[in-house]
Order: sequence, then C-alpha cells, then structure tokens
Amino acid sequence: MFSKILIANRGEIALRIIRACKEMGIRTVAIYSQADRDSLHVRFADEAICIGQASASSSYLNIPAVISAAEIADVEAIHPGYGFLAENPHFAEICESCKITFIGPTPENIRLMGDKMLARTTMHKCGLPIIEGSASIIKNKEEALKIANKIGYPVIIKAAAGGGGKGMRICHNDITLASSLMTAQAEAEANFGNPSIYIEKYIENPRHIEIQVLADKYGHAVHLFERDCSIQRRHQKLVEESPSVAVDHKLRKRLGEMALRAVKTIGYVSAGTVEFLLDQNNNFYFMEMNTRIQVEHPVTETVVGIDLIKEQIRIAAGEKINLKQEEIKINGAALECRINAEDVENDFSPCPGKIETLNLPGGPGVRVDTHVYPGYTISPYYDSLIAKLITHGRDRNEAIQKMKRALEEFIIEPVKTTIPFHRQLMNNALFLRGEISTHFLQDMLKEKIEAEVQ
Ligand code: MV4
Repeated sequence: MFSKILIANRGEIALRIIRACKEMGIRTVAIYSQADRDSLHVRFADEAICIGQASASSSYLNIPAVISAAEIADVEAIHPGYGFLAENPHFAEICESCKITFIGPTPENIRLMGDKMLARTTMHKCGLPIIEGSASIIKNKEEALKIANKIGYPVIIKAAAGGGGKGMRICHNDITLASSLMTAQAEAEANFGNPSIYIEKYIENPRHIEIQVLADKYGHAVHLFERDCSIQRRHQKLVEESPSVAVDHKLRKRLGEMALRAVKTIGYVSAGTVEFLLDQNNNFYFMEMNTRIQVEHPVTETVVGIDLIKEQIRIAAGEKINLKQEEIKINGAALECRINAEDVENDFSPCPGKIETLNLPGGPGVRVDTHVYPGYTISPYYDSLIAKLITHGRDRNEAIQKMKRALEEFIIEPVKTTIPFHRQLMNNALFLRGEISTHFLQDMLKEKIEAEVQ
C-alpha cells in the first residue's frame, strides 16, 4: 500500500479523497491555487503546496506544476478526482514515466474511451447493443445523407472527441442535416481539436442509466448496479438515484453483464462507469464509458456499502478486489441532490460570493459531501458545485422524504443555490412517480415559465 498520495484536485472531491486516505493510514499532499488558500482540502491534508494562480489552466490543469509538486513531496501516487486531469491520457502517461502511480485506469483505457466512435465500434464488436448509425467517421455530406435516410430521421450528430453532450446536434430532415454537418464539424474542431463526427438515430425521451464498475489488475471485475441520472439540465446532472425505478431485476442483470463485458474486452482497470441510454420500450444502448470516479459515486456507495475511493486506491496499489459479485446487494434506495451556487431564476447562472450563514442537515440517512463552511468565499474560477446532499432510505419514498426534510434544514445565505429548485422537485408529481427522462427538467422548467405568464 502507498504511504503518501497527492490529490490533484480541489473542492469536495479533494476532501473526500483525503478522508479515504486518512482512514487507510495514507499521508496526503494537497495542491492548491492562490484562490484556494483558505480551502479545507489545504487544511486537512498533511502537506499542501501552492501550484499557481487562480485559473485552472495555471494550477489544477498545469501538468508540469502538478508533477513538480508530486516530485517535491515525494509521493508514490496521484489521485486525480474528477474533471481537470482525470481523463487526460497524456497526464496518466507522464505519471507512469515519472514512476508515480496514477490512481485510475491505464492511458490506453482512457484514450480508447475518449474516442467516442472507437468506443462505439469496440463495444459493438464485443456484443453490446449500440444505437443504429454510422460505422465510421462521416467523410462527406453525401455519406451523411445516405446514412440518415437509411436509419430515418430524427438523427443526432456527435463529435468523436466529444462526450457528455458537448457538440451534439439533432436533425429532422435532409436540409437541417446538410447545414448542421458543417457547423458541427467546425464546433468539434474548435472545442476538441478534432473535426471528426458521426451520426446516430436520435432516441427521444431516453433515460440515462449508468453502471458502476470496479476492475483490478488481475482481470477480476464486479459491477455495483445502476444509477439513474436522467434529471439533467444542459448535460449537467442535478439529481441521481439508485436503484432506477425503470430497471427491474432482469434488466439489471443484463446491464451488469454488459458493463462487465465492456470492462473485460478492453482490459479496464480501476473504478469506471458504463453509460447506457434506455429508450421508452426499455431497450438499452451503450453510450460511452467514463474512465474516472464520478461526482455521483456516493449514491452507489450508499446502497451497496462499498467505499469506492478506497477500492480505487487499493486497485492502484496492486491489490486484488476482495468482492464477490453475488455478495454485492442493493440495500434500500439513495438519492443525491447537487447543490450548486447558481441562480435558478436566472437560467442557473453561477453565483459566486461569501457564505455568511451555513447550516448543514444531518440525522439518520443523511450524508453531505462539501468543502464549504461559514465565511467561505465561493470562487468564480471553478465549477459551481458546493455540496452534494445524499439520503438513504429503505425505499425510494423514504429517501425522498429524508431529502425533503434535509433540504428544509439546509441553509446557505446569502449565496443563491439550487436548494429551492430541489425542494420544488421533491414535490413534483412526475418525479415522485419516477416518471423521468432526460427531457423531464426542460419540461418542468418550461411549465414553470408558462405558469408565471398566465
Ligand atoms: C443521445 C440521445 C439521443 N439519441 N444519443 C447526451 C450526453 C451523451 N452521453 C449522450 N447524450 C445523448 N445522446 C442518441 N442517439 C440523447 C442524449 C441526451 C442525453 C443523454 C443522457 C442524459 C441527458 C441527455 C440530455 C439530452 C440528450
């Protein structure tokens, strides 16, 4: 096992990783930007090194600065958290060449899954269902029109180097397809440095179901069931839950088997997530694989009782996974609400500023992962996520009741947050019935606007 780890991240996830390390007897090194001097990850780590100015590009994304800190502190491993350098194959390679263990998958795993078209064909070859669409990158307009007419409209254009919803375009006919093609390519080139695009049949009102996996260096892998992440706004998840009301025992088994097949096919190592779209007829399709620990990992930790960060660290240290698939069980239901410093009334625009009053909820079945405290100033430089509120009940209804109660106790002033939105959501009839899809939020917010107009 490692004796010292550097955490190449900030905010709640840096704290989360420090907590796991402390419980494992591993010393921790925090890195921080000048904007984060007063952060709790700096305070709770055994050592802390300032690596640059506030902007992410000069600090948390600055590979030479991160590696220098790791060399100076003489750590054996780096945990990248999520975001920043977590899915940068180049960074994982540099760690390797410096004899520092990257706590995550191999650079090859990251690179393969980072290419969405390659991921799609690789998964198709090993028998995972994929959405009907192009077999390779689109070469020209004629080819695009031919494929679209073969599969039928609506279709969706995706960037091969994209993912997470960035650079997607929905087209309903030949005319919009022809014009969207050029702009999608230009956008992909500008955003990802790669103009490659491909086409899929567009699935309307799908659910976003993802399977958590763990795989060790010896080819042993387990899945930890699903999370339903359908409640999103502009590809930002706001609520996640496990289990999904749309997944029955049989479907759960199939999804788990498919996720493990994906993992075994590519020789995946570490914690990861295989994303699927579930259509209205309960057909599922492979979407992409996230080669990192995810924001919503506590939902799974809560229902299965497994510490995913500790597992990641053990796997990276070369330990075998000490879990048997048949012994992993879903206990009750868990729900996570993302508390962002955003103004819901103003198109969810970020609202940085100083927290004067803070009351965190507590009591049975309530977990809060946060780095904020009274007097903390939320920086405009980073993500607006300031807390994750997770509740655990015997069933979905109890988890919702606990969430309602915890949201009432949660006070953050004067900063605007998504708390009022979540309070409203917990009373939404469709949400309460579990009738959610990736369009749910758009519809709910639209209804609200229409209600105001009347
Ligand atoms: C789709 C789709 C419909 N049909 N692909 C968005 C994120 C990326 N992982 C894939 N995404 C989608 N791909 C086809 N062929 C709809 C979405 C999508 C979506 C997916 C999951 C969660 C929220 C979403 C919101 C809008 C669109």
